[in-house]
Amino acid sequence: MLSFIKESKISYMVYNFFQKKKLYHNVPLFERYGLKKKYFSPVSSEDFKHLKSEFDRKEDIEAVKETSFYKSQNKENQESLLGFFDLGYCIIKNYLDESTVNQINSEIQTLLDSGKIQFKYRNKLMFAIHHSNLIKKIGEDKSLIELLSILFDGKAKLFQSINFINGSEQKTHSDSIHMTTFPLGGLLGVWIALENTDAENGALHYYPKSHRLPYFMNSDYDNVGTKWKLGNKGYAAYEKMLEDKIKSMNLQKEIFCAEKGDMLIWHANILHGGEAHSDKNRTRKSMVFHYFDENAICYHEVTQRPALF
Ligand SMILES: O=C(O)CCC(=O)C(=O)O
Repeated sequence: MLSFIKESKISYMVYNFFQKKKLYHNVPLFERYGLKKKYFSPVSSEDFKHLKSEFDRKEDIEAVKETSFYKSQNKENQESLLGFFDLGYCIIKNYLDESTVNQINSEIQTLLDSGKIQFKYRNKLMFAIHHSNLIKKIGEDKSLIELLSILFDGKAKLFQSINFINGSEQKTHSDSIHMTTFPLGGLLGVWIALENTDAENGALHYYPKSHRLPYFMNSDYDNVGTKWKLGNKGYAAYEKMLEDKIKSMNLQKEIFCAEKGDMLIWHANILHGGEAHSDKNRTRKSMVFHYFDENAICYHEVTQRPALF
């Protein structure tokens, strides 16, 4: 019975029906892309199969050079920024200074102690931006938003923040399975080290250039479902499919040994995850912001739910 409810699209539709305020922004987008859908309808990559690449995103290096963000960086960070389109990520060293990072860490501790934020999905502190002006201000920094808008050729809007005290230990994935967009590529991740990280305390890992691979979706691991039912493959099947692809293509992983305050920006389709956190005597404090393109339809491919925001 429980699995029937979980797999039924109707139960999600009923839930979405009562979320009109947070979903209605999709209606003009459905119209723009010629989809006959209600604000509460399920959405998946299957709906966009006929539209394809006419909505490819521009990669405009000259526009990146014109941003105030680029102009304010040192040579090393500028070079990394210019490599974003080719590699699928860039690293901005020393983005936040020591005192700002210390303030974030103490704010997170206060929010945790007061119970305003709690661990979800095992080790994630979701949406501290809803409780901390400081963290929201960092996520909505004007020159960062201007840069991100150019990186994905859209209009960047902060969607969520996640704080970690320990390593995520999340298996390799692309964010485009969790935060999918149409047109594809309308998402960016901004990861900030809130203390030094390395292979022993669960560093972030990523596969350079993997953003050029196809976007792997439900159809790639037999999880499409039917008109009324979601696919019944567990998320582990997605992770296994990626593991096999990485092996067969011999992709090379890199580990981000970050210093406190360093930032890494990743492309919507870069494969990434968290290393094992083997040294239990240390924490791995970090923060990640996810941004959507306001001009895109945003949804969760696995459960076919439009994103609420
Ligand atoms: O912080 C990490 O270890 C990984 C985070 C991540 O994969 C994500 O937020 O998408």
